[in-house]
Amino acid sequence: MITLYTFGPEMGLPDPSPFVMKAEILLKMAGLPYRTRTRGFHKAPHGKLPYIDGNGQEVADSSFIRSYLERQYGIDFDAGYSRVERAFAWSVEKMLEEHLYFAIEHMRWTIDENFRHGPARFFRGVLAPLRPLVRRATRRKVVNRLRVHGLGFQSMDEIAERATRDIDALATILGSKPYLLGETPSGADATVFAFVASVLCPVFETSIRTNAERHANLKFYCERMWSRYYPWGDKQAEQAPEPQEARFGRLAVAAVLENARREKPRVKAQ
Ligand SMILES: N[C@@H](CCC(=O)N[C@@H](CS)C(=O)NCC(=O)O)C(=O)O
Repeated sequence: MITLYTFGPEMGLPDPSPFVMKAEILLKMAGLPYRTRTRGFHKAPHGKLPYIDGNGQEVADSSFIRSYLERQYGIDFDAGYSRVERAFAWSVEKMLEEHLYFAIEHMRWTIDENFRHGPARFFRGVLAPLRPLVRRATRRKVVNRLRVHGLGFQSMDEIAERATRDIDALATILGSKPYLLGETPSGADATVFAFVASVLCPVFETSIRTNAERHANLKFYCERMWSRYYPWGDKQAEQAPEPQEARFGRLAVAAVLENARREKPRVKAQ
C-alpha cells in the first residue's frame, strides 16, 4: 500500500500544505489504496512534504508523485483531454504552485494575526520553555526563504496585487465549467482545489481570500470538489491515530533542526 507523508488535518483543511492536499487528491482520483502518516517530515528526501513510499520506493514532490502514479499504474489523470488542454492545465498549476503559493505563505507567516491563528499552532507540542524559541526560529526561516525568493522584499500591496491577478485569472479560466478543463476532473484539479481551498480558509484574513470570495464560481467549484473528494465519513485514507500535540511538537523540532542544518538565518523575523 502507498504511504503518503503529510502534516495532517489542520485549520479545517485536510492538510495545511496545498501540495500535500494535491498529492492526496491525486491518490483519490487514481482510486489507489493508501494510508497517511504524519511522522515522516524529518526523513523527507527534499526536506519538504509531501512524499510517498510506494512499496519501498520513495518519491518526493507532488508533481513527481503524479508522474510516478502515471508511470507505475498506467493512470491518465487527464483522460479525454487534448494535448493543448493538458499543456494549458500544466501552466495553470504552475501559476498556483510557483507564484500564488508564495503570497499565501507570506500572508500566513508574516501577518501576526494570521500567524497566531495558523502556523503558531504547529508548535503546541513543543515543551513550553522552548516553544517561543522554536516558533521564532521557524518563522525566521520562512521569512528568510521568502526574501531569497524575492517576494519577501515586496510590499503587502504589491504581493496582494499579483495574487489578485492569479485568482482573477483562475476564475476567468474556470468560467462556468464544473472543472478546470471541462465536464470531468483532470489532474490539475487536484492542484486547483488545494489552492482554492487554502485561499478560502476562513482562519486567515487576507486580501487574497477577500478577492477569491467575490468569485462565486470559485466558491461553487470548491464545494463541488469538497463533496467529491472529502465526503463525510471518508474511509479511504487510513489516518494515523496520534495526538495532535505530539505531532506538531515533532514537526516544530524537526523544522528547527532542518533549519540549522540547511540555512544560516540572516533576517530577523517580526
Ligand atoms: N514542489 C514541492 C513543494 C512542497 C513544499 O513546499 N512543501 C512545504 C509545505 S507547503 C514544506 O514541506 N515546507 C517545509 C519546509 O520547507 O521546511 C511539491 O510540489 O511537493
